Amino acid sequence: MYFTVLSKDSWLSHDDATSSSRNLQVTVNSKSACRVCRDQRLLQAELNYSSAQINRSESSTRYHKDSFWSQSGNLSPSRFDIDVADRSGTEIYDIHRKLAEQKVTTEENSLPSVSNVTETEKKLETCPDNPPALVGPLRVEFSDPVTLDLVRSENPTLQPGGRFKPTDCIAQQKVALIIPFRNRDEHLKYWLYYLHPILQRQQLDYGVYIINQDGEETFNRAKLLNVGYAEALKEYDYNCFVFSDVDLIPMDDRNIYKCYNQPRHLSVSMDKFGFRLPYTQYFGGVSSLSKEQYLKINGFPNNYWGWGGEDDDIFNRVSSKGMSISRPDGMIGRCRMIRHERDKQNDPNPQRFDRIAHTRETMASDGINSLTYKVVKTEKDQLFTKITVDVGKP
Ligand SMILES: [Mn+2]
Repeated sequence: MYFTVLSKDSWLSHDDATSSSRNLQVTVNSKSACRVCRDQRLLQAELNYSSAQINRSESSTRYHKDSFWSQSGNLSPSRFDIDVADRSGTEIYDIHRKLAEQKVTTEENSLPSVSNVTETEKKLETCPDNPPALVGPLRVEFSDPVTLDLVRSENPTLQPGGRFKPTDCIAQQKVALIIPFRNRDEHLKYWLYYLHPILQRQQLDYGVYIINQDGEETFNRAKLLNVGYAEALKEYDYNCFVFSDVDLIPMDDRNIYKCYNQPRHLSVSMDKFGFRLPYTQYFGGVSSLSKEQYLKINGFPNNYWGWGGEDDDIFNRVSSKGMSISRPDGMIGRCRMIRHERDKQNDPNPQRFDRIAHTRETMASDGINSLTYKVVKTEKDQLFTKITVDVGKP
């Protein structure tokens, strides 16, 4: 049994905070080793509450299956041991109920008990579908001062190039995160700050690839994504590719950055669009495709110069190959975009409507099979692999 609950402060920082959170009291007693999520600083704590308070919070439908609130009806008023994850500015509390003390019947989403996770001698098994360290909703702010050194110090287990794999289980997927980039160091800092801890809690075997367009020519997002796919595969046997804009941060770590049976749209509920899809076919922002799905659509178009259209072209490719778009629900799929001005050399592409209208005819000859580029420079940081690339011009 596993519960997630936010501290009073972080809960209330959400715009749709519920009053029930005010009844939750969490007191931190003493430090102890992390029992479940080893890479985080954890504190032993106690949670006290009354049954009346729990009944009240039960009426909240804000969270779905893994949440404290939706399962709280099962709780009896007593005291539990909980783990408190004190994560850099994001106060989020993982509550692990002691199974021995409780007689609660768990439903389909039961997770490994604490004792299983701490048995280090055990032979490594595949990581579970529901990673035990996930905390649910996250506080995401862009006002905190963040430096790359801070992010490096908070992610000590990363391997050079922004690589990570779980040590206590075998990751289900090998995920390359591809970020098209130019002159957005300020955004990248926040992306790394928020995403690295999330991706580790999601138990992914992952690497972060910043694909930096060299020069001052018009930006070409989709071509940079193709380059990321090709370059990542030269390094490791990735079977899943997550393509993310540098300025988008998920607000819930249950939005797992991996691949699914169908191509996945991950940024389904952006603050920029009032936390909803701007239109049904929207596939921009953050998406994931398995290697197989990516090859089925011949990758992405290489000839969308400037802003817009390339994501719709990708959507057309996916649907013309008989695939559909998979999405998380609108609550788990919430994300924040860092506000910014339009970049130079990334004006709306006037050709985009014409091009989108002809995806079906052009996709066989324009894609990963026609990709040409020149790597200018490769840098390995603890937090990322940055590949500066000449993708040509329109
Ligand atoms: Mn943006």
